[in-house]
Amino acid sequence: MSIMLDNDRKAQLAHLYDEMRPEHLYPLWEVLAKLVVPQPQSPAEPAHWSYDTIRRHLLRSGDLISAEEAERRVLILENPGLPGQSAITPRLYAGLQLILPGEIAPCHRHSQSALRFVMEGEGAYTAVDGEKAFMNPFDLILTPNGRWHDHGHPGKGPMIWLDGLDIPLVRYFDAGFADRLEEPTFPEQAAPGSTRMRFGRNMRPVRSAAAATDVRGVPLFHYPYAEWSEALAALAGHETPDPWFGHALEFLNPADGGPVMPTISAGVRLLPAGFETGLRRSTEGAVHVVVEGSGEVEIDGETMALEQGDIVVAPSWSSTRWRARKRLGLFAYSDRGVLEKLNLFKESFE
Ligand code: GTQ
Repeated sequence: MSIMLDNDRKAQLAHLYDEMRPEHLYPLWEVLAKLVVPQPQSPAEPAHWSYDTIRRHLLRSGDLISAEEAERRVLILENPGLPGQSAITPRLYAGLQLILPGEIAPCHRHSQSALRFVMEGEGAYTAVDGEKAFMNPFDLILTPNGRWHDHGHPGKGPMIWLDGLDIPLVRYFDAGFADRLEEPTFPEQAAPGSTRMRFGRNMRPVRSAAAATDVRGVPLFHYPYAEWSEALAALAGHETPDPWFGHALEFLNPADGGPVMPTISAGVRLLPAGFETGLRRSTEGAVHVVVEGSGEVEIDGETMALEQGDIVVAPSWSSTRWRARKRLGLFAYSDRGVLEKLNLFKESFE
């Protein structure tokens, strides 16, 4: 409290607080400045993880525990400012998942929504309600909330992907439900790629049974690298780069033109070699993955070197600038769509 009070009134107020506390009553005037801040003061910190370091620990965990024993064999990327919360921002979760040849990650469903961004390997699949999506490096795969999903790996070599979930947001809303299927895998319902044929071509089915399936507004769940990288390269060949984003595209939900899922937005960017962006802040908390190239990112004045596979978190209202040494390709996911729905999205450019 910044107003000046004489000692007598201070003592009487302190006495009042003591009497009120057992009744669970508290004076707003002692905490108002902390509750209603002039600009966001995220408890999350900017942070960087080197892919080599994560990979080494993840492969070691693969020697010690199977995917089935772990249910999901994942190393959580925990924000240093949010210890013990399994959160990379106050609203988002990030983890790196490993699946080895012959393993399965058993089928379950939950009210959290997830995206998978493939870091390395091939031959593994994610099945959503019994339809497999075979995963290749830098593919984006969704397991929207409420949908049964399991993972398997009939191929060769380790398969590693980034899990991006809205776990902290769902926890905040006290809206978490989860259950496991009795069987380890969901019975096959559709040929791999069949949803992509119906919804992944800027079209949607008309008056067929396919249009009526219960997908809770999020039909498409596979955005292959082969397609998005082609779109981004074409864009880069035809436009001058935006001063803050370079060449950038957002992944869309074909059913409504909005973000890929109600709680998670995702997109990709390409910065030409030697390109440096302006400084940008926004209320979205974003997790970035280096898909190709090298360079550095400056977040709130701290500079972090970037190599392929590295992961960086930029919390709400942090001031971010990118520099590409070699042509820099980035994937990012954030809570932007949620903030926009709540009229809380704001950004500023310098
Ligand atoms: O694959 O369902 O990294 O439920 C964390 C929680 C992955 C998953 C995670 C999960 C999952």
